[in-house]
Amino acid sequence: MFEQSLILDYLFFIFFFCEYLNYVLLFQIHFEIIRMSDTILIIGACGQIGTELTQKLRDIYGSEQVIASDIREGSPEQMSAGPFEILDATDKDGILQIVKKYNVSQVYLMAAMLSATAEKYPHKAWELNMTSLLGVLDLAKEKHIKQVYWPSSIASFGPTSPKVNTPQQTVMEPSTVYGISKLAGEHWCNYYHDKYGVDVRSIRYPGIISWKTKPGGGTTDYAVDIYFQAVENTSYECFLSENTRLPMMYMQDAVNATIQLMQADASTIKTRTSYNLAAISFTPEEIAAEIQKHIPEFEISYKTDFRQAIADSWPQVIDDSQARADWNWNHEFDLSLMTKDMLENLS
Ligand code: AKB
Repeated sequence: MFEQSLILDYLFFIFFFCEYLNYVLLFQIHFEIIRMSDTILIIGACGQIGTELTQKLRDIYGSEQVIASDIREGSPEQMSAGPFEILDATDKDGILQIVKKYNVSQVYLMAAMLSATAEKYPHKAWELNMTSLLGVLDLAKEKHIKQVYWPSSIASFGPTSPKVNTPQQTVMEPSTVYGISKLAGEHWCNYYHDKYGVDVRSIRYPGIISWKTKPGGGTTDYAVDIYFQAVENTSYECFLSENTRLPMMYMQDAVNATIQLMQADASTIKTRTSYNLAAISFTPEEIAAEIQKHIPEFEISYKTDFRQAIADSWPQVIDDSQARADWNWNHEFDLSLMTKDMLENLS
């Protein structure tokens, strides 16, 4: 009798446990279906980050669900890998037409003029960086789209910000046109979230290093060029001084962080200006030494230009503990792993 009741208890336990597992599974499937039914528009899809972000999003959501767009045509591979549209990021009506055509629910606005070029064309930089953002934020406010991603940068800090372990919230007085546009943009994002409930998310990118597409017009570009030159010429003339330390990150980490932030539950996003994000910080001398471990004959020389002043105004090491706490951000690549991967892919 006692044994029989034990067996019955056991069977009940198994039954309820299976029911519980079923619910968990159904909930997860339901959540995945909602997430995967998103259609995504990437504006600036042919740029350094846009190119790899588009590829990764297509792997996750399917090629037809991810619309690539840029002001110019991309490479033949980019153009044929899924839907592609020519689009000016500052043309709000043009964006709306594409949003309606494909029933877009999320926009990643990656088009921007970077720090070095922006110093040469201040008004054009402001026009591109601000008009494009306000247009997309308005489309979200008008309920044409549900979610927006917009990149900020370490450039939103300035010479008066703490240089080491720069906190999420601190003095921010950028001294570059690009930095001014990024700081203003961050506050527009926060304003549209607070005032109109727009679900806009943002990261302050450090310098991003990649081998598929080169960056253009940035101050951290040296950390990409150095690898290309090391493989092609075994020498590199650096436009920053040997001990200029800047925050950097490998592309794979940057793309993963971006998608992770966009997929995070809205209740976990506590910062609606922009999240500090960090991985590695190094100087030209340190990256050169790492390259020399693979290419011993590699030589670096230094001839600084106007970009030195920009780099000197930026943080050296960023504190990103808030991103790590809020949405579990974690980087994978350090300087040695990144150097190995860069050189393998470029050789
Ligand atoms: C630049 O150098 O301008 C960019 C950045 C740090 O935002 N890579």
